[in-house]
Order: sequence, then C-alpha cells, then structure tokens
Amino acid sequence: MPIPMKAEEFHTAGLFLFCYGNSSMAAGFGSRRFESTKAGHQLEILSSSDDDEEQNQGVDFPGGRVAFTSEMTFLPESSEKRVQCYRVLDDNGYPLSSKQFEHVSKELALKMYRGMVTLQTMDTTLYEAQRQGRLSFYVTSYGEEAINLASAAALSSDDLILPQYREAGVLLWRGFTLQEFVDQCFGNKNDYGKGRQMPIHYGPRSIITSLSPLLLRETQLPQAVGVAYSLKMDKKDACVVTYFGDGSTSEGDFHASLNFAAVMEVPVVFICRNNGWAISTPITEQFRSDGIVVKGQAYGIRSIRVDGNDALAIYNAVRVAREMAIKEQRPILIEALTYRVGHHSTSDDSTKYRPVDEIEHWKTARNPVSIFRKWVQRKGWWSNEEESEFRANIRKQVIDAIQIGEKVEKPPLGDMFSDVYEEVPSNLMEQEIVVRNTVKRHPQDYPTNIPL
Ligand SMILES: Cc1ncc(C[n+]2csc(CCOP(=O)(O)OP(=O)(O)O)c2C)c(N)n1
Ligand SMILES: [Mg+2]
Repeated sequence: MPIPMKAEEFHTAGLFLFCYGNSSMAAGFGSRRFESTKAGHQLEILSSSDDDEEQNQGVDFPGGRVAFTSEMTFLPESSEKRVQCYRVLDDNGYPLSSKQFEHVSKELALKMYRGMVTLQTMDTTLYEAQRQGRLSFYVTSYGEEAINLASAAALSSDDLILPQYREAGVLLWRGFTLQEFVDQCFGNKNDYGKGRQMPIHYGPRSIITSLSPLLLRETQLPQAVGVAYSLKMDKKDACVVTYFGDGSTSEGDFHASLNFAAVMEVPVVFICRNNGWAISTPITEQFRSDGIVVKGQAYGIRSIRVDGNDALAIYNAVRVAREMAIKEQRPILIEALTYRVGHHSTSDDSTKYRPVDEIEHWKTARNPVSIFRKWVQRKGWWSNEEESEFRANIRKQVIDAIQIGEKVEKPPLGDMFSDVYEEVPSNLMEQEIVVRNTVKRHPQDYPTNIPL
C-alpha cells in the first residue's frame, strides 16, 4: 500500500528547495521527502482507530465507497520498499523452498533446458554469420533464455502468442525449426514472409508475426487485448500472451492496452521483459516508477515481479497467471527482471554506453542457462558428457541449416507487390514497372538469385 504524505511536509520541502534551489539542496529535499513519508506513515498508524467514526462517513461513488478524512494527505510518488521479486532458485541453482516445482517433471525440465541451449547456440552461430557478412542483421536473446523457454513451456498450445522480437525461444518451443529460422533470416523463397521483412521477424503459423517498430510493437498490445476479447466472447479455454520490453512501456499504447484489458476483463497475460535497457537508454532514464509491476496495479491488473533469470520461477508464475487469466477472465501482468547481455542488435555496440563489468556479471554469475543447468544436473537428469554432445550437435545443425538456407533462391521480384491488396492499385503497378526496367538496365547491380 502506498504511504500517504502530509500536505504540510510537502509544502515545507518545496519551500526549502525554493529558498536554496541548487543541486546539493535538491539532495536535501530527497532526505526530507523520505522523512515526511515516514511521518505520514506514523500518522496513518496513530490515527487509524480515532478515525473510524470519520472514515465511516464516506461517499458512495462509482467503483466503491470512499471514506472521508480530515487529514490532507498526498500519495507519495513511491513506496519505501520496492516490490519484491519472486524466485525459486538462487544463483547457484539451489531451491529456496522444497515445494515450489512439483509440476516440473524430468521430461519437461530437460525439454526446457535443451531449448535454452538451442537458443543460445543458434544465437551464437547466426550472430557470427552476420559478422561474416552472410546476413544483413541479427538480434540475440542472450541472458533472456529462461524467460523465452520457461514461459512458453507454461502455456497451452491453444494460447495465442503476440511476441516482440527477442522471443525466438518461444517459437522454438512451439516447433519452429532451425531451418525455418534460417530461411527467414536469409529471406529466401521458403520464408513465410517471402523475404519482405528484416531478419528475425519470424512469422510461423503458431504465433502472430514478431514485430519490431516500437509503434507497431506496441500495436501488439492493443491487438493482444482485442484478440483476448474475442476469446472471451467465444468462451474459449485459452488466453493471449504478449511479450514486450521495458522500453516499449514508454509508448502510449502500452497504457491504453492495460486500461482496456482491465476494464474489459479479458484473458491476457502481459509479459514485460525488463532487461534494464532500451538500446542505449537505461531504465533510470525511462521511468521513475518502481519498474513496470506497479503500473499493472495502477490500472487495476493483478501483477507480479519475477526473477527472469530463474526458469522455474518464470514457469510457475506464467502457469498460474494463465490459469487465473482464463478461469477468472482477467488480465495479469508479469514483470520479469533480467538483463540484455548481448548488444541490442548487430547494429549496436553496447560497450560504448555501459560498463563491461556489468555485462560480465550478468553473463556469468546471473546466467539463466547455467543456473538452470546446475539444478538439472544436481537432480541427476543431465551430465557434462550430454552437455558437450548436445551443444556440438546443435551447432552442427545450425551450420547445416545456414549452408542450405543461403543457397536457396530468393522469392520472385513480383512478390514485393502482391498480397497486400486484392487488386494491385495503379501506383504499385507503376512502381513494379520502374523496378523491372531499372534491373534490366543495371543487371550487374542486382543479385542474380532473385527470379524476375
Ligand atoms: C517507433 C520506433 N522508435 C524507435 C525504434 C528503435 N528501437 C528499436 S528497439 C528499441 C528499444 C526497445 O527496447 P525494449 O522495449 O526495452 O526492448 P529490448 O530491445 O530491450 O528487448 C528502439 C528504441 C523503433 N523500432 N520504433
Ligand atoms: Mg529493454
């Protein structure tokens, strides 16, 4: 519960800043603010019983009865304690309590773990392929493997997923093959998007296509709420799950979506991957709230903060969230605390704006794959030999897929102009003629593997 702050304290603090308005005094304001918050809290405790009579004189207002008080209090801008983070395993893979993961069988745990290693290996190999100039672009999910695989594992295949772009592991779980990933990245004729999108914008049938532009990405959130509303109308035993980053919560559609979801009471699970960064913008420059989780509550949505680097915590939280979303027909928000270990994309060098030590810490001590591996190995379900064999095998599969995928010819030129309109409009027809004529005039400037 937020602790109210007395109005006179607020006023004194403001006067203090007004008289001595420089930066050191601003720090003084910070500590006074803290004192006044405490004072407000004490006042609340002291006066709670005396106030009973006064409180009973409330007003019936739409949304519920509101009590009156003679104390003028402002809600403080933050609570003293940050919202706690739910976790099951510590950083060494030891459970904090024995009862929390009865739903995770050996088979499920190994499927999740193999998926995490596959994602890591695919990322490394395709990242290298980009660096060799074979791909135009790539985005890794380093550090976020647990959120990817464990959240997907907790869902039913009927649940609809609207992802951002750092959720390749969710697709892996749903059966998207390494060859399908590679074909999309190379934009060859086997790509379901017919080579029209940048690499990593996968669009398998089991998932609504991954999006990248922030505006569009945020469009996933209103869309997710709309899809969830249709599930509600059809009384389906399924929910919608949508993923987004901390940076995406700065877009207006995030707020509209949460509000709509709460008011329409739709079965949608919002999973925010709070990885600390929106390219080079740290979250401290993005918002002043206690992360994302409190925003869910502000909109009347049941919300939880989870350790995004703990696969079991993510699995448990998402499993329970989807159950509540469906049974109670309500939205749920999950804020997964994690860290983007890789650069934002191959167009970025994150060592230019953040300390290498920080990256290294999350890569080693807080590595979600290593933490889960320790737990799985301690259970006796996985060995060092299986680990090396599996990693070598996946690496070979990705390399084979690349060798196949880059040789497959591109979709025909005409595909650039089809599929949007039932009847191609005249301006697009003209553009197609211009492109074809240009290619004919300058054939040396165009790739030979695009059929005209
Ligand atoms: C409208 C728009 N503005 C800016 C961008 C550039 N952009 C791409 S990703 C990104 C940051 C997103 O951060 P976050 O949502 O935290 O996701 P993360 O990359 O950390 O997973 C930005 C600013 C964009 N794609 N679209
Ligand atoms: Mg981010």
